[in-house]
Amino acid sequence: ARWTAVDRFDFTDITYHRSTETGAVRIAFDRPEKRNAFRPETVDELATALDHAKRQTDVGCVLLTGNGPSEKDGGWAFCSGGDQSIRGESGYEYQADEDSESRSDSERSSGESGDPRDVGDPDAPENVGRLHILEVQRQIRHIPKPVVAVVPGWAVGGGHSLHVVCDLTLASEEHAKFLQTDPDVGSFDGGFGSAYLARQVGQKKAREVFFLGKTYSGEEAAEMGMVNEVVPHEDLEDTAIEWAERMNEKSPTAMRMLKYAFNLDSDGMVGQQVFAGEATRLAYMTDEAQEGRDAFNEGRDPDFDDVPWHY
Ligand code: 2NE
Repeated sequence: ARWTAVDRFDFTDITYHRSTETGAVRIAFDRPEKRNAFRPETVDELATALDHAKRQTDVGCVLLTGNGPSEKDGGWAFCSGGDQSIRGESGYEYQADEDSESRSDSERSSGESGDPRDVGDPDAPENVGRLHILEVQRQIRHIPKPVVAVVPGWAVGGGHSLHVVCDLTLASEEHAKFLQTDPDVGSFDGGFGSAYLARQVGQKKAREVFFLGKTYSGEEAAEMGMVNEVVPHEDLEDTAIEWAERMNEKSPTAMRMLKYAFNLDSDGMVGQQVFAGEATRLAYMTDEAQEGRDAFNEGRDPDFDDVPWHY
């Protein structure tokens, strides 16, 4: 009864729940037999759920996790990165394409085929490999509330990068394992997955993670500075909820400004833009900005005479 499924979406690769009591949502990879590897369909669903969570004004925290264990072998995973079995020549390909290749363009663009690229548009996109998990990384980075990676098992490759980009990481003592396999499969997250990791654990350690490809326990990852806390597996979800409750008690504006302040020095001009957007929102709430708006709408000069030049 703790979580209620958000049933407005027809997700196959993730589960999406919310808790009105704690003001948190739980988004979970749901491909445990593949160690929760993501395919383009998974990434689309993740993007949809994150966008929905962003817009919920009573939600102050997103928990990102992986369902498990695998029915096949009992293994736990947060996420093992891109699904290598559907990786094409230029990225990860929609599996629906296998069925749709034989269909004509008009069939494919009708929007009724089940192919996720079919949007009822005669210019429906071609079957090109996708790497849009990187767009999801930016969503996590810019969603105006903390995102917690709740790691019950393997965090590997692009799954490792996802935990790196989350605001906080909570790991299972018994099952969490952190591993970078990118260079084993000819891939490289040269963005947040590596450069931002280096800000968390230092250059030498970040290079070790990628160049040596060692597996780290939750404790080792915490020691390095890329995991906040390690708890017994059975306490993982309860602790995540406690964290969400704690954060939800705080001032939403302060939390949002702090998240963007922490992001700012590694987000360049985009970070400045995001932070400045929030400053603009705060300014809009003042009498001063509302006088500017009203004066324009009433066709008169604005009167800022009573506004002090704060110092
Ligand atoms: C995750 C890891 C270390 C787990 O090892 P283990 O021994 O616990 O399990 P096992 O037997 O390897 O995996 C269980 C099943 O899951 C599948 C496996 O093929 C296996 O399937 P079955 O034999 O039971 O049929 N599986 C696991 N990970 C998968 C994956 N990523 N894609 C497809 N199937 C997967 C071990 O499995 C592992 O090393 N996995 C590969 C990790 C990896 O290399 N990920 C891609 C990195 S590149 C990336 O993610 C990326 C990026 O860097 C930038 C942009 C986009 C993507």
